Amino acid sequence: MTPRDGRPEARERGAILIVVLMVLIIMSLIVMQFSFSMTVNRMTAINMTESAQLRYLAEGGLEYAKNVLRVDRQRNDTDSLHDSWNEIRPPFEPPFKVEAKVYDECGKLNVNALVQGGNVNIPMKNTLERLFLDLDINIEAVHRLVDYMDPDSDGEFEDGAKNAPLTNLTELMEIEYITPEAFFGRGEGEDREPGLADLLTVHGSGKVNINTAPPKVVMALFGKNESELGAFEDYRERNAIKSLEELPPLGMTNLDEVGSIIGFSSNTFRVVSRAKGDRLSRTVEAVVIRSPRKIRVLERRCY
Ligand SMILES: [Ca+2]
Ligand SMILES: [Ca+2]
Repeated sequence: MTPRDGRPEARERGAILIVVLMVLIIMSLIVMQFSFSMTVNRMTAINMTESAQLRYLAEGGLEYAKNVLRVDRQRNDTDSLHDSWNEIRPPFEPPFKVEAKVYDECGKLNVNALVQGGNVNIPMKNTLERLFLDLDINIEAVHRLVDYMDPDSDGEFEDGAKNAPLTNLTELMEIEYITPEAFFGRGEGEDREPGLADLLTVHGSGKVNINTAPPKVVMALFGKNESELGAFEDYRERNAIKSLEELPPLGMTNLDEVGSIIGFSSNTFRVVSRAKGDRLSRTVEAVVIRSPRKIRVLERRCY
């Protein structure tokens, strides 16, 4: 190392250059990190604002559906897919997009009606047995269900029994033979086979609204197969059924057995209201009970 060849200065300059470069790199990284976290914060704020907006829009769709149901109750005493509640369009102008759909819970079989006043409701028991047979569920599950719900502890299947009505339909999966597949249905798309979640409910009066009952429920009530529903489905497509007398000419004859659990109007509905934004969507789903004077929200969830 001699001062003549200038190497020490060169080395010093080199070292300084490296230090400067490192400082620059560190500063760039800090700036990038800061800019990234600012972007994330901004996007989070935008998402939160949009999410809150969409939530309120979805709530608006629910309120609109409740009002349609209220007006329908004043217009007629029956409920069918011909009613105004079956096809609703919440009046939100673009860019807001809200879709709402009303489903009749009373078209399903109310599983809680299986035990009434501590006694087995025979028409409901027979109907459930036919339904379980159709869905390939061991019909012993119906007997297990009776013991699970009836208030006494005297039955054959009382182990772990609730001895009270079901509050949530998913409790059915506590019963032996009711598998997740039997509960949620099999397959997807057009080939999907409905499960108990589509056909049973824990809500409603205990009477099945024959106007809105899914085909599998109609088949179970009357002991028919799918090919025997033609005349009934044709009639139901054109008319709201208002009395039991209309059923025998359509081939639905065992009214002595199940007439007591058949109805023509509904008091419990499920409303699904969905608001869509550019990137997000929010859905409000509610079960509402309609009485002559008011509509009460029984349960509600938002997702
Ligand atoms: Ca109606
Ligand atoms: Ca019991």
